[in-house]
Order: sequence, then structure tokens, then C-alpha cells
Amino acid sequence: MKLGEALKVAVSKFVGRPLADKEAVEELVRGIQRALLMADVKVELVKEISDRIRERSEREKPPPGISRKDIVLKVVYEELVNLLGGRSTGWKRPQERPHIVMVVGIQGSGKTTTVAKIANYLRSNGLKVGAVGADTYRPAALAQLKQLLSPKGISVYGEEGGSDAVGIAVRGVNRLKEMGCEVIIIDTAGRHRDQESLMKEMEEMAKAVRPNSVALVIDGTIGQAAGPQAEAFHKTTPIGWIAVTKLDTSAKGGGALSAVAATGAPIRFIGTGERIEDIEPFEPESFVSRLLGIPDLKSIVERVKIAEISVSEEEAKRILKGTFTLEDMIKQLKEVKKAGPLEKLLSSLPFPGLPKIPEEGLAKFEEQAKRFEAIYNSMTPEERREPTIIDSSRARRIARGAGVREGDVKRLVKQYLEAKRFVKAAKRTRIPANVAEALRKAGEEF
Ligand SMILES: Nc1nc2c(ncn2[C@@H]2O[C@H](COP(=O)(O)OP(=O)(O)O)[C@@H](O)[C@H]2O)c(=O)[nH]1
Ligand SMILES: [Mg+2]
Repeated sequence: MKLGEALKVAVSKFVGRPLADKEAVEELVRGIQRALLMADVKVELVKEISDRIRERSEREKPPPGISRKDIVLKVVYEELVNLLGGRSTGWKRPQERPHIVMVVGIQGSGKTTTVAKIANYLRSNGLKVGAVGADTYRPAALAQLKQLLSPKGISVYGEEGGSDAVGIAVRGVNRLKEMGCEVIIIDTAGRHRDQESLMKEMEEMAKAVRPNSVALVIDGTIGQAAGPQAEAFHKTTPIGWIAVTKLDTSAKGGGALSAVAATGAPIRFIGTGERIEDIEPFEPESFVSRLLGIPDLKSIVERVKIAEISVSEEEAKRILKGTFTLEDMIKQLKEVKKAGPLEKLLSSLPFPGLPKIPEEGLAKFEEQAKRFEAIYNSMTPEERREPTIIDSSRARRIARGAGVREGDVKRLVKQYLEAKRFVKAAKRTRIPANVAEALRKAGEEF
């Protein structure tokens, strides 16, 4: 991807710098600006995003154990994701079936190809899909659709030589419904006698087939012009979602994506090549990760988030010194519980011996965490400081107070000692620059 190359250069230069100081951030921002402008992103948007990256990079304090560099990368990542429409809405399995999608867009935008790609994509996700060729204007439009879908065994309804596009759409939907299709995708004309009659046909077709959503196909090579085009269509037939095509060929992809994202209509798919397989659900988060060329960017971002929520400076220092107390462990359990999404966070913390997620399920983890908390609450300050003094009679007393079994108390002590040992071991093998990472490793080693 063209946008990616320039961004990658800027980011890798920044990563290679010894210091993430003001100068380095400035150089990074300028590199990103160049990359975005080259990709035809609107100047105002580029300015906005640059200002925000500068401002946030300076303002956001790295939590203990996290480098400034990681913070800057996280800011860049989040701002780019935002530019491309924020969190993805994704393609959800339709509730109502059959689910009818009417696909509109101007001629040459890649409509027919996209109809076929989406049909094939959904089919490979286990849905029974059919397509209707209702473009009566372009010669051979129906043949093109059939040619793409027949080898895949996907049904295409069309009427050779027919001219009643609305009628074809209605009959096609009915026929494919009878055949048990769960999703029906309608390909429409992109050119007419004139613009007005095209829009009129789209309106009538939408009235007649009552699609669950109207999808708009936009040619990604037109850059910023994608925005006004999306808006114009949106005014005529309310657009449910957008597919942006040809992102493999153009240097202007960034402009198209950001302009379309700015209209507020979600981009759900992108086309990345001529083959029927060349389609991807659009997820700004993973898209940006790939653009920036840092494969573990997501994990950096997560790491920063984990560090932000879970470890105070004091705690971090203590943990690094190897004094990992039972209280630390209980505190972290609480943090993990309230921080969610649990699956992600859990693997970052040093609780060897806890039920492995997701095999054993979150419910079990939460139950265990609750039990540990109850046990902790029933301990004397002395026992909390030095859990090794807990013998059988103490364990019985604590268990009674906490409403658990004696074995649970022993398990807590055992797990604490293990966690502590691994935190220490991680420290001996030269603790990595950040605590969260060290803690994660400590957990993994077990
Ligand atoms: N490289 C590339 N070409 C595409 C993509 N999508 C469509 N095309 C090409 O764009 C041209 C027009 O596509 P078509 O589906 O016929 O457009 P329509 O007139 O809107 O139905 C064809 O040559 C397609 O192969 C894409 O994502 N990448
Ligand atoms: Mg077509």
C-alpha cells in the first residue's frame, strides 16, 4: 500500500532514534504529514492530526516502565485509527434473513466486482448467498457477474436482454429467497441516460425490494473526491455502509478512506485487487497497524494501556526490587477484574496457576479472584505481610472467616509464592524496560 510506505519510513526512523525527545517527535510528525499529503488526505485533516499528535505526545505522561517512545507510537496509532473512522463496525451476521443488500455506485467504481467479492466472502463465512444482476445498462454486466460467481457455485439471477431493472431486482430477490439464500446482493447500474434517471431508478428499486441496507461502492483512486461523492449518494438513497475499492493501485487511498470516514458512513469493506478474493473487512485498527509496519504495534498499545491502569510508580518500584507482596497480587487481581477485556489483560499479569483463559472460562477466573479477595480480607496484617506463617490452624481460621475451604487458602499462598518467585526471576535476568512486559514474561515462564 502506497500510503503505508511513507508512513513506515517515518515511523521506523522514529523507532530507531535513541531518544523520543521533542525533536524526534517533530521529525515524526513531519514524516506523517508528508505521507498523508502524498496519499491525498485533506490538508485540514493533516493539520489537525499533526497538532493532536504533538500535543498529546507532550501531555501524556508515560506510566512507570513505559517509554515515551511507546506513548508516542500509541498516540500516532490512535490518531490514525481515528482519521480512518475510529473503531470498526465490522460485518455482523445479519439477524434478519434473508438479508438484502442493494449495491450502488457510479460506473467503473468496481461495483460488479465488489458484489461478487462480498458474495464470495460471506459464503466463505458460512452464509448461503445469491446475487442479482440488475444492471441493464452496461452490456455484459450480467455475464461479468456470472463469470465471477459461477466458478464459486454461487447463484446469480439475471434476465438476459431485459431492461426492467426494478422488475429484475424484485423477481431475483424472490427467486433467491425461494432457493433459501440468507444474503441476497443486488448489482445495479452505474450509468443511465442521465444522472437523474439513474437516481430515480435506484429510488424505485429501493422502494420495491426494501433492502436491509444500501451499500455504496467508491473508487479509492479518486482520493479526496470520494467524500463529496459519498455525500451526494447519501442524500439520494441513505447509505448504510461503504466499500472503497482499488486501494491496491492508488497512491490516493488515504484520501479516499479519510474523506469517506469523515462523512460518518462506516466503511465496511475495502477492495485490494482484481481477484475475487481481494477484499477485506475494513478494520481501522488492524489497517493502521499494518500501515505503520510495526507488527506488534497493537501489543505495544495494549501494554501501555495495561501499565496505565494497573501499576502505580511506587508499586512498580517495589515490584522491581523483588518485593512483590500479597497485597500487590490482590490489587492486581482487582485491577484486572475491573479493567476488562479480561482475556487480553490476564496474560499480562503474573498469576501462574490461575485457570488458563479462555479454556476454562472467565467465570471461573472471576470466581477464583473473588475467593482470593475474601481470603485476603480474613487475614491479619501480619499474615498478609508474611503469608508463609500460615500454618494449618491459621488456614482453618481464615477459611472459616472467608467462607472457603482450607485448601483454597493454601492455594492462594502457593500461588503468591510462585508469582513472587517469577517476578524475582524476571528481575534477575535483567528486567526489560517496562514492568508490564516483565510481569507478562513472569507469568508466561510458569
Ligand atoms: N486493482 C483493482 N481493480 C479493481 C478492484 N475492484 C474493481 N476493480 C477493477 O475495476 C474495473 C471496473 O470494475 P467493475 O466491477 O466492472 O465496475 P462497475 O462498473 O462499478 O461494476 C474492473 O477492471 C475491475 O477489475 C480492486 O479492488 N482493485
Ligand atoms: Mg458493473
